[in-house]
Amino acid sequence: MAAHEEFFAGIPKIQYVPDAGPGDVMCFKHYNPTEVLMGRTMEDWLRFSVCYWHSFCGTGADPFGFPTLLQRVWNEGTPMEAAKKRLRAAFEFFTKLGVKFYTFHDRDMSPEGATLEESNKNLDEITDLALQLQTQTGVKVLWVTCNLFAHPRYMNGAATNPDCHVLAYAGAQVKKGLDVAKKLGAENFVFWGGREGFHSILNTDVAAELKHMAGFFKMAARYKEKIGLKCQFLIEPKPKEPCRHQYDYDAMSVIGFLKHHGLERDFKLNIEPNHTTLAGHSYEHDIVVASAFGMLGSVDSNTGSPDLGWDTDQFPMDIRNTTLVMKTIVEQGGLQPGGLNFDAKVRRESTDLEDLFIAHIGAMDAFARGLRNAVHIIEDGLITGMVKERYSSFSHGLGQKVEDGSATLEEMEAFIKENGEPKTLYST
Ligand code: XLS
Ligand code: NI
Ligand code: NI
Repeated sequence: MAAHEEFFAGIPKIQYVPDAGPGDVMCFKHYNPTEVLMGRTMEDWLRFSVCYWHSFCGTGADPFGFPTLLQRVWNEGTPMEAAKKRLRAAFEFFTKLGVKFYTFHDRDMSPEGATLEESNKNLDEITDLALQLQTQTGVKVLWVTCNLFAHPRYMNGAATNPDCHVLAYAGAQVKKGLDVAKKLGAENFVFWGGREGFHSILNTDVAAELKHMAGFFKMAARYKEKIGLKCQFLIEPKPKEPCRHQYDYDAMSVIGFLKHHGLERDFKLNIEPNHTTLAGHSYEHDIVVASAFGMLGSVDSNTGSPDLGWDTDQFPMDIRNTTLVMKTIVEQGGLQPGGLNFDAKVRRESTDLEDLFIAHIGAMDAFARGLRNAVHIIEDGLITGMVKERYSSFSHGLGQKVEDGSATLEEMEAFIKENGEPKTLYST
């Protein structure tokens, strides 16, 4: 990239400096990519990814205030010129930060045109450059997604829109998105049902909408098969915002939906903890639930402020949270082909370019600490041993029959007549 303008001038490649002082924020104090833990490097366990929309397209606007971040140097020129500058800036950032993956929506990487053909042409031109930059740097696409929620045509939903014409537009957009995923070698493809939900049950046919959504996913799975696209499909649950009720409420409702429609082999879940907490669960809840069903595919590693109650997409810095997330990830053998994607944005007050680095570094260090803690917990075996002991009654006799599904209610009755009350109630 030497021939091109430098966007983050004066910022060198971020290094691991474990003994750096507390005021030194432009280095990793915990994330040591090549360090091996439980047979795998930190880099491989964590598979960090930078998201394009917040970090390079975010304006700082909120429902109460105008943009604060428009001064970014890559926002200059026509929309297509800016798109190219932004992409070069992004790859400089990924490389200096030392992150091997990125994620993007079709419409944040390249501008929407007046027609589908024009939008596709823009996307072709910009993804040609993306491919070139990927080859130069070795940075890869963790996942692509289609923005099926921002354009006014999607105000009543995309796959669940009451008008099939809108559903068709979404389908055409996803077809192109899958072609782009193939072109760029994306490892996953995400569906976040931004406006798939409802505000009032009085004008909504829930059964029809859910059926249309399942049909839409089946079309996508068939097209993926047809073009020989190898990536993993992921659905990202979210309980509310923007719709009052979103269909993909949380991990368990999405798993139920997928199983009901026979889609569970085609999809896994992309869990975003800020969505999990909006659903009223604890931070790690949906990561644990998805993993328990073998459905945890990737993580949008961010956090919210539970007292605020919005999807504020903050960078995750809480070591308790990262420890519990990493414990689940290590126990399931890793996240690959998924990763930890920072679907997170700097605050609108954080207008310095440097803040983009500081935010990512802080979150990467928080996950590195979480990984070390998780490995410690797993290796010393104390908690695993306690849990095993807690369920030990299922390892023999009647418990074993319950476990393998061969027990009957008659056997339960005979067992109680012989053994009386469970001992735990009375033992001291
Ligand atoms: C919004 C979602 C979105 C998805 C991708 O709340 O988190 O950013 O990750 O469309
Ligand atoms: Ni997300
Ligand atoms: Ni979100």
